[in-house]
Amino acid sequence: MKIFVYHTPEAVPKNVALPDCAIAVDVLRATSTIATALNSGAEGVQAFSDLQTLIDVSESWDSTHRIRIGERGGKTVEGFDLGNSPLDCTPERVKGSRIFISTTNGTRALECIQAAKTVLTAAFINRATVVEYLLQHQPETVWIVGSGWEGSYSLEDTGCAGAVVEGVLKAGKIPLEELAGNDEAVAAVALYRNFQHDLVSLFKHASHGQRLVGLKLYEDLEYCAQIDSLNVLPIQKEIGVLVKH
Ligand code: 3SL
Repeated sequence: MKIFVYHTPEAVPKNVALPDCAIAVDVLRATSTIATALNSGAEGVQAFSDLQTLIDVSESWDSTHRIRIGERGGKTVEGFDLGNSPLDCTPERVKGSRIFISTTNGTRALECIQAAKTVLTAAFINRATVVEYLLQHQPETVWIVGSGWEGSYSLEDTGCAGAVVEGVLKAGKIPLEELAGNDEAVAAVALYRNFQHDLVSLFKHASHGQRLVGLKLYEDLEYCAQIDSLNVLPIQKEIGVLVKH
């Protein structure tokens, strides 16, 4: 297995073969929300980069089993049912429903890898399930793609990529120099090791973490920092639609 880490969707190489397994990461907060919604019994999560396309596609869905999540700049988009807080995705709210979601960066990251053979999403809260999948299935090539923020690097996504690589390393079969497909993967592990005992502090150093604190979403940060707390693996079953593995 070789793991390549890309900090943003823009950094993903074009015109090359897609990996056996591609993993989108948007710790704050799209992939934390997706994991939470599926863990709470959502039927599936359908991701869109474009808000109007989301509205058009979701229109044909039974309105009693449809939840539209729209976020731009950390705030709920007018007319949508929910913003992008994982804390809103309780079983009472989402069980049995299809979630239609569009966020500033996370859903774009998903879109850029959606043609890969296997597509997963990772956050700190479901990191262990991603590691378990990689160890069990041993894909030859893996891309972990951070969402970043509007094209620039996000500390928290690279930290989570490092947490996944570290989890595979801990299984003890492959040393880092063999496992890492690029320098970014090595840097991601170093970043994770530096903050592993205080992920809230990692978030507070991150510009998007600071943006969410500014919006008084501190509880979201604490929730998203609970590493390995959910036993749920989101996997793409058809283009753009994630279900519980
Ligand atoms: O950028 C994204 O896709 C979002 O997850 C951002 S936010 O955390 O909802 O503000």
